Amino acid sequence: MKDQTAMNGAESLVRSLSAGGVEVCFANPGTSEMQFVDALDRTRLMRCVLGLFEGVVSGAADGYARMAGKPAVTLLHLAPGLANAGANLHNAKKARSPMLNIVGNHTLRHLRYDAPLTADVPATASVFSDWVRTAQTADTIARDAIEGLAVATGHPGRIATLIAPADIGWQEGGMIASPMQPHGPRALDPQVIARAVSALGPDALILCGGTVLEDPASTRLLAGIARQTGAKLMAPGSNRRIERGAGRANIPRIPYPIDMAIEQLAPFRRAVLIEAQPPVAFFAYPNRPSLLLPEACEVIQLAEFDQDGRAAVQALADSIGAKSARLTDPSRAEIPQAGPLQDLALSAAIASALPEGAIIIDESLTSANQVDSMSAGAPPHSWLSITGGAIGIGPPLSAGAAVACPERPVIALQADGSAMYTLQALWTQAREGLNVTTIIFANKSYDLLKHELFKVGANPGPDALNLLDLRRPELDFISLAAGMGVPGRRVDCAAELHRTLSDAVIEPGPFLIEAIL
Ligand SMILES: Cc1ncc(C[n+]2csc(CCOP(=O)(O)OP(=O)(O)O)c2C)c(N)n1
Ligand SMILES: [Mg+2]
Repeated sequence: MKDQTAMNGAESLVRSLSAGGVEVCFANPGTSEMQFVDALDRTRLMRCVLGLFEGVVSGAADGYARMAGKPAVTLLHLAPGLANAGANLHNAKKARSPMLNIVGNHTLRHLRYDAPLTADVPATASVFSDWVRTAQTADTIARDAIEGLAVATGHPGRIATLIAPADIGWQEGGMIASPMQPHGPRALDPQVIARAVSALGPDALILCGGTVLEDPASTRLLAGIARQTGAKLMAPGSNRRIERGAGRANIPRIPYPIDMAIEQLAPFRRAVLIEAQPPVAFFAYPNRPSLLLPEACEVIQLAEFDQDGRAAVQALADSIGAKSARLTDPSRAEIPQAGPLQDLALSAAIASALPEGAIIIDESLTSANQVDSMSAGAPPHSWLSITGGAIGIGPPLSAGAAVACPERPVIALQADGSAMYTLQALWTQAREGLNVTTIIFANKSYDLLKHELFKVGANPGPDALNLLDLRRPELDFISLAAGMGVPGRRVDCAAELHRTLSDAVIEPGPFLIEAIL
């Protein structure tokens, strides 16, 4: 096409990614990305969402990918911007969320002079990416981006990072690149299927994760397999997304506390893993194993992460003639009476207010831990966890999920300390008019770490406890939210929390509830 010669590299990239199905760009750009900002503006092909810190950008892109089932593109500024995005890129990588990062860099001729923002961008990218490439010319940058997109959208999803030297963005000669087939999934092995089939029985665990948990038909079929064989179903502790609630199989998750996890897994002699790895403790502790299944347990990896877990479930069902289970839903949580926000009442207030189609963002850590069990019979909803243990994902993950699903209410179960890492995502929620209700669990401490401190046998003095305390000065989340355009309300009563949450989810736009614990 003749007019392609008039296109610069940046525009060819934006046009090609748009043709490849990318609709949203989460961005915090700088000078080296101005060509891309200009191309996004000129083409108007993508919704551009500004995050006021790169950890917001990467967390939002993760939330978007988990709910849209396809990647957003992020726009990040050189090594420092990319490094700021790091913790939530890490969470996204563990979630196997598809994502394509475009990271600007200096032009080659500028790099040798060690300008202030010069640093090793490829090295920074390599830590949190599955695929890294540096664009070389204006006429190949779009093809590079499309290759990155194919890597990102494969099975499983991956983090692809394309480094774009500024001059390649501005040079003419950009060429449109056509979409490419994504990679995977790798075929299942019939021999492993046969082994898995013969392993099923009352002392067997089926541990399923990944795409299986996102597909109610697969989890219902798994429930049928479990019922027919006596095997037990479980899911990993943290997952990209679980589709759950009424009419869906209720699959318990491996608990976080190591002793509880070991105890629950102790009965199993065989474990069939479907898009899941052998369960591992968050941390090593003295006199505790790293791996949580009993040592003598035979592990059969039916589907690795790069294989299709849903097809594996179907293959198991076909082999034994299992049908989808008829399910009886657990009863719904009762609306709590007026009273303080102790864990049971707090959990009930939330679980009883969940509307159909809610997207739960779970960064609750030590609070409201019974929402999970109390909401198994709630109207169908999605549940998104923090997958890589790097706290500070809740506010941006919520924003991204709401961008992907504007018609669904997002409810963030948000620990206070974790909220403070990326609280500025509230501003993005306000600016984009996103229907996110954030419930801050204001226990005014790093409570989880207090438990950990006692677990390692420490006898903490004031300096140690001071490092885990958020009271001096007290955080005022209502004022913090108001300063970013998000209205809010402080509550200390369970019945009032239920009412406030029920109202907030039907109101458009963001809202913050500070629950005083
Ligand atoms: C990026 C990152 N930094 C630090 C930690 C260590 N860490 C784990 S829990 C925690 C405090 C959590 O406090 P809060 O969010 O208030 O939850 P609570 O324990 O009070 O329920 C910290 C700092 C982490 N997991 N990730
Ligand atoms: Mg806390």
